[in-house]
Amino acid sequence: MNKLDPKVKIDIEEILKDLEHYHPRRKGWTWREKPEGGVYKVEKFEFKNMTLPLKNSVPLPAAKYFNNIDPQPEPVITTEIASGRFEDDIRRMRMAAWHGADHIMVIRTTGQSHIDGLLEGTPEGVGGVPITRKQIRASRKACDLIEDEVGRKINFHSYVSGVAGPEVAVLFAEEGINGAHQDPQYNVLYRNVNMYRSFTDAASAKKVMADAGIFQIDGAHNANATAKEGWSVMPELLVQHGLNCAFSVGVGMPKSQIGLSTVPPCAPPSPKLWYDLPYAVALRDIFSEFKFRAQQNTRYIEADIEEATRTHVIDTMISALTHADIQSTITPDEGRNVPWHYNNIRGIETAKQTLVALDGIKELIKIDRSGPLGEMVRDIKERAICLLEEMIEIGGYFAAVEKGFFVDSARYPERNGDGIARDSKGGVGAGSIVEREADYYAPVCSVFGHNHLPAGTKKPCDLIDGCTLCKPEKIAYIDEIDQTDNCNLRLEKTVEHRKGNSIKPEAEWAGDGTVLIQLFVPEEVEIAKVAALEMAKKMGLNDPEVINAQVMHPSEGTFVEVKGKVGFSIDRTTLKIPPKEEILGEDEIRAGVKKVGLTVVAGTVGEDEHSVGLREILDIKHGGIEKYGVKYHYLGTSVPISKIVDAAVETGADAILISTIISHNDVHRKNMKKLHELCLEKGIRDKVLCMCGGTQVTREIAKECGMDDGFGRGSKGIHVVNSLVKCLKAKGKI
Ligand code: Z98
Repeated sequence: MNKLDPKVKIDIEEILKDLEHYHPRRKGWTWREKPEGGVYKVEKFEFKNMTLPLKNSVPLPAAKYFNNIDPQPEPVITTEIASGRFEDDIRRMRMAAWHGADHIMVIRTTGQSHIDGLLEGTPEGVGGVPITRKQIRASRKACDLIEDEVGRKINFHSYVSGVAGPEVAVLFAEEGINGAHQDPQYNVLYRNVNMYRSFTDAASAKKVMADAGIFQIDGAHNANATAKEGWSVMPELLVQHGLNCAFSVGVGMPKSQIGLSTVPPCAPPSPKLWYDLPYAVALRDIFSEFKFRAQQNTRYIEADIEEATRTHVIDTMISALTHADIQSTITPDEGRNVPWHYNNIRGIETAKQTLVALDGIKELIKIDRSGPLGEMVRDIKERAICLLEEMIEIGGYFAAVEKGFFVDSARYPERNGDGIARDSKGGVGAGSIVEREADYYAPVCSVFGHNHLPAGTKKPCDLIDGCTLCKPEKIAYIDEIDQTDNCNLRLEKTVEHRKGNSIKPEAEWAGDGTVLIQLFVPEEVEIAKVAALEMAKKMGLNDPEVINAQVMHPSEGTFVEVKGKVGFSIDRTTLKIPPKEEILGEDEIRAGVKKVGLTVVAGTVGEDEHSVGLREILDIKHGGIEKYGVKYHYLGTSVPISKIVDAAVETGADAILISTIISHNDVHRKNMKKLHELCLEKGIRDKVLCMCGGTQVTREIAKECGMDDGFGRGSKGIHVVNSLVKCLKAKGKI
């Protein structure tokens, strides 16, 4: 397989074929490309901060009103994917890329940093995915195909952490991973890796990353998510960013390859902007030469998708105001702990929609530093500098960590004494650093530090006829080790859902059968949750679980979301797919209406007092036919058929639209037949179109009764005017 067909599902088995010989076609990070001259012009619009469009994409929902344009904002958009099965993640990556993600990050279900070596094969969920060579290689190969399909490069991202960090970095460099988190402070603070070991490893890992062009994101945001009061640790965050930046530059990483993981520290109901804006501005001031990866603060994400989205929009506005280079997207899955693929897409759409809407915001709105903002920015910077000075005074970074300076939830210089303190002699890998001999040399590329190569050596790996970074064919590729837990076995189980005729709903994995039901239960929350579970069981859901419950009123009721699994699947061959009605373009419809000066008479016929449905079809307000230029004479309700036909004759109408809701004794059929026959009798049937709408009406029934067309439940003005224009075209009148 060397090309994807948008109409065909990606073939995972095909991707896995000949993986042994697959090598990345490029290495390093890619930014989005700006159009020539910087301005992106499309249809009637001019965008200031957009990049080149995609070849294939799914535009925002409202795009249909704008000729389906799909502008792509300047920042790279990230989505985090990890279901524990890379073979399913690949399908999700393709959906994400079509919606505008070009940074696919693997969020891990188990910390890789707890694993002290490299893994092989494709064990499910171990260390999250992908962390093994096979998983990475298959995913990168899929990304290559997907990026050709959408017409934009995709950055594939994972993490370089734990005591196997340097080995992981080499693996990533060999396999063409484009971005990675790497921050020695993360290992020290959150994974209790010995502090000397962590920084020693980081030097090696960063050198490999630098040479392979792997974009680096730091881990400062984790302090924000861990501290009791995330918004209090802002000065410390600046210090953490600074340490990783300085250390990385010292190792030889170019500044353009270094990204800060910035996270707005607050969330509503706090007065968010008063914390998050000064923080973002202070960061931008100090780290002007570095890139920013902005992410929503996962700390505050609850299980409600709307809530997560609202905060995400505000965060993205802050990103736009302070020029984040990468916008991460977040879903309420953080709160629910269920990584569902359609929620990835929703997160991406939130970022895209917000950034497109805010295009050029900095030309319209200026950040005012003259007022309280300037003061707050200065305050954060001063506190950060004082913290650095205190660290130097007490003996440096390692001494500061031993004293618990970091992740203390008080606002520096105050201290709560709840910081994370680590023993410099303890932690994972303590005492494992071996000093290099004076004549140490390593015959491989990308080695940090002294490498005493024999005189005259041009490239270190010339001594061994090439290393794996220069000669990928030297990489020892191991396929599967575990015969009971591997992707081949998993793929066999889901083949009927992926390639056969069995259709099953899914949220995470092919054939998982997972569905989400939403209910309003008119009970207080605790009762509502239990009742909702019982309801789900009665609906036939297996393993129901409440994943969100929101009080609407303490006693009036609760909104509950329950996930569960269905046991059935649907046979595709048994489905009868109705032919899709082709709706003409709005311009074509308007032109047709104008050409004949389309006029209709309309009314609810018989003894029927229903009026709302027909009025909605007619009136401009809700997209009725008036919107397209049609003139109408509305005769009201309980109109005799004879009266409506007379009105059509008098006004010279092109069409008669009747509505008939009441259907006992088949009165709706009788009315339609009567209309047709009376028009025949009066000799106008060939001049006037007759159409009927109503809850029990279908196109087939209407046609049986002599009508030109019929409209049932859910019909809108556009459907009626579309049919009118089509019929007039068929009669040669347009
Ligand atoms: C993010 N959603 O940052 P293990 N190194 C750093 C990290 O921040 C992380 C890891 C490693 C978040 C994801 N970040 C959380 C600097 C994690 C992960 O192996 O899982 O411990 O490493 O985008």
